[in-house]
Amino acid sequence: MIDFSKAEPFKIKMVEPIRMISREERQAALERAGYNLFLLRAEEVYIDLLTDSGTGAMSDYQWAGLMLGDESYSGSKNFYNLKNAVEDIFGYKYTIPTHQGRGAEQVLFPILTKHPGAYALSNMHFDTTKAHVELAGGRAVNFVIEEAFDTGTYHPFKGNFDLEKMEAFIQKEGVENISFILITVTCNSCGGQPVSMANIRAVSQLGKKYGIRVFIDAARYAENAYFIKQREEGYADKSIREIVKEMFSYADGFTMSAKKDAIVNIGGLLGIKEDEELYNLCCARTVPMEGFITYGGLAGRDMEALARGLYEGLDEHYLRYRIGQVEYLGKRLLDGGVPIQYPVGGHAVFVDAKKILPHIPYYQFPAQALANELYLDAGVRGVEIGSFLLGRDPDTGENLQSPMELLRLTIPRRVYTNNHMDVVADGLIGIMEKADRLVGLEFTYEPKILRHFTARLRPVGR
Ligand code: PLI
Repeated sequence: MIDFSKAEPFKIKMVEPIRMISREERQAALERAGYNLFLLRAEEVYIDLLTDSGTGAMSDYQWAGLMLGDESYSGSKNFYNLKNAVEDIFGYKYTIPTHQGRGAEQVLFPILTKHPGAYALSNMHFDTTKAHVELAGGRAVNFVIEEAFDTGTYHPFKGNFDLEKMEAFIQKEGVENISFILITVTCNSCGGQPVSMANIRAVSQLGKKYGIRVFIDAARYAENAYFIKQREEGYADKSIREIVKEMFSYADGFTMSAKKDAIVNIGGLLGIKEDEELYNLCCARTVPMEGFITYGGLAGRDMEALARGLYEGLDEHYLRYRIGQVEYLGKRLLDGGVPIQYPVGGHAVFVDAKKILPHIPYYQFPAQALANELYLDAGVRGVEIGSFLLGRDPDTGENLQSPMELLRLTIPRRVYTNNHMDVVADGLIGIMEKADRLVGLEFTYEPKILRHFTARLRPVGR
């Protein structure tokens, strides 16, 4: 029997050369970058797994769409193609393009935030999403299930909300202090973990019961739909399109970074199901923040690529290959004795650095130490999702301790082959043997907010 299931459903028409620089050059680059991989030049990286955001390879059909850009200031035909795609796929009446996901957040969140200090509830807010809740004067609280923090144990939907905990919080704080609920699919920060349809439905019912609006952070909605099809009873025979329709039927609107599952290099969306008043309020903020309501910070050609990418990201053959590649890397690591968030999520393998480097305390950032070593050994750039990213308690100034210290190996869409994944796996498996000799990091420069992007570090004791 020939197994076609995980083979690439595309062939490669254009290539971008990549090059491995020497270990000495990598060491010098790392020192120059202050041991912060965000500050490397991309050319100094061999395999770049920093993010899956805007790093995917567009198809020939999307590139062809770029040539059909209608760059009219208002009413571009590409906007209408995009709006039709949103209506068709999600069943939503209103579409506002934005420059990327956070553009949609900065338009929507100040409208939803009831008063300074009011809460936004999520399974887990992404870091810039939390920042936008706070910039709007609100407070972001997470309610992901406890199983999400236990990397070694299987749970099919580690992105689910702990509904009891969230309901108890709503009752304790009072509905007047809750601005909205945001369902992040997949749940990026705990490992690209999916949320089940039953959980999405129950969150929606909870929202209705208390009169709280429910939104979806839809960056990786197609990957979430694929997991529902694979893992949730009653969905095996439904199409991805049917599953997506049902998921979005439970929400009032969505914000989307289109740089992920819609496979474009730039772009975002704000979708509103039917609430005309909310749409009008959003339009009023879009014009000064993003641009006129039919372009929202995007060129006409970018909207065309996005309209086309939305459909490509939903293709089941593509999704099977996509998740299959993440599973391939996950299996190679597990077989090699590397602890990871299990099962793997949709867009990345998350390596459990706390288990590999138990001798490095959280305030010396074990996952960052692991990321740096992987760069030195294999030229691979991953990203820390742990205490380095989390920052400090604004009141006490103490370093906060993240429940997990993860190294995210984020796989761009349609970009790397499994030979590249083998380099990544071999690099990490090699580090396991010398893990006890790795040292933690300390700051030489620490910015006050979103420090992980620009901080500078040095190995402790050097
Ligand atoms: O980077 P933006 O502004 O297009 O999207 C922000 C954003 C919102 N929600 C979620 C779940 C994200 O993952 C997200 C961005 N993620 C990035 C950049 C990442 O590397 O995961």
